[in-house]
Amino acid sequence: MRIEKYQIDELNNQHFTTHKRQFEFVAEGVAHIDDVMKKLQAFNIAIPSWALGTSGTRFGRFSGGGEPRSLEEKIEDAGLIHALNRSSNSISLHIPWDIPENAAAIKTLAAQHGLHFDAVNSNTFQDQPDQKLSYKFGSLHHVDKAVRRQAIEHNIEVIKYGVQLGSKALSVWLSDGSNFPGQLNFRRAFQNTFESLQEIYEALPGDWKVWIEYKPYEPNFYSTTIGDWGQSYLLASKLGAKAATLVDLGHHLQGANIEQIVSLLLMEGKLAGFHFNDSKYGDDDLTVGCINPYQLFLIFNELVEGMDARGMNHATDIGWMIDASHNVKDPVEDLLQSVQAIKIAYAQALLVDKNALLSAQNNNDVTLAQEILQQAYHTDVRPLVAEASLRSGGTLAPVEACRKLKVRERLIKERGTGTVATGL
Ligand code: RM4
Ligand code: MN
Ligand code: MN
Repeated sequence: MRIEKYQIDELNNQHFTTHKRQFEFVAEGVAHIDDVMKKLQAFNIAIPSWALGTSGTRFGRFSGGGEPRSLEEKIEDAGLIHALNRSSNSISLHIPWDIPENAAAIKTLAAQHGLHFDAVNSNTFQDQPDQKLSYKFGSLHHVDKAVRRQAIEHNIEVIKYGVQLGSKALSVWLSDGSNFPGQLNFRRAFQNTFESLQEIYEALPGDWKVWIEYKPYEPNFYSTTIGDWGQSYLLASKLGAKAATLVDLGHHLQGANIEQIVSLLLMEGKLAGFHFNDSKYGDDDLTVGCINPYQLFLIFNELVEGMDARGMNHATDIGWMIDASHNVKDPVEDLLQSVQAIKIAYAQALLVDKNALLSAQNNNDVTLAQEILQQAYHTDVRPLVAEASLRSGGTLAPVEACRKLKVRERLIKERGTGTVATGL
């Protein structure tokens, strides 16, 4: 299905008077409103292809119906999201879940929806039916050189797919680790991973990057070979300028100060990008901002301050992406909510009075520093985000529009209620 511009205009008209009043009220209090609006309009967040279907847990999966049955349909769904919010202009593929058999046709289709291709993701955490050797005991860190070779070749193949699609980065997440003490020699596992990554690094085209994701546990429950940002950073530093660390918000132990991690990675030029989601307990992959929106704001506050300090382009110098999983919600609606939450946190961070904060910090005025942050955080910036969407041709209220346009009903009609394997 396609959403037409006139449908968006009709929906926006219903809200226009109220919206205008609300926007003008908030905008009046923001001295640099034009700059904020420009930045909000330029800000896009990539959609992961694997989040467009209903996911499950190891206890079961409950299909929501109308799920995409092919890569083409995943692109169609990402296109719907982008048509509604004009803030999701790229899609990230996971190979081999989404093999682009005919890359030129896939690229054209994506372009018709206003989409391009974000990072490509490799998968050496599952065995594929036609695979010679098993990843049961890991991939790039494996004790057997032949398994490492197979995993290296897979990553190089993923780069080749990405080149055809116009991607510019390979995103690597390894489930490699150990389940029990004594199972693994940590040093050897790390060294094997490094050497394997070196070969992948050598295969990167000149303008490509490799993003190294970390995660403390799951599926392994004793150790993970790239378990935290330090281990990822160490690998990225040893590899060279094309390698950097990817931060998935759900990949931290409880209480971790993610904003501080982000700040230092950014300072070192080693922050590749994000997998946004929210978490209550572990890698829960919940809708962004549904549990801890204040943390999200604090992360964006560090990002804005750190990017400005390095003269970076907010929209393009960092990889912004969602990595979520939907067990009970409609994936399209959930992704719309996530994009909104990210844009809200970004807008709030843009409102922080940087100079006042700096002087409060220099004066050790702790109370005032907190006041300044919370002044921005408690500002209702939703009218600014809505206005940015409106100015870019999107809807003022994406989730409501999705329902009024009966997106899910229409997708079910076209695709049926059947269960579709998403890969996860
Ligand atoms: C992992 C990690 C990766 C994602 C897989 C599906 O936990 O977040 O980014 O590709 O899940
Ligand atoms: Mn992730
Ligand atoms: Mn994850």
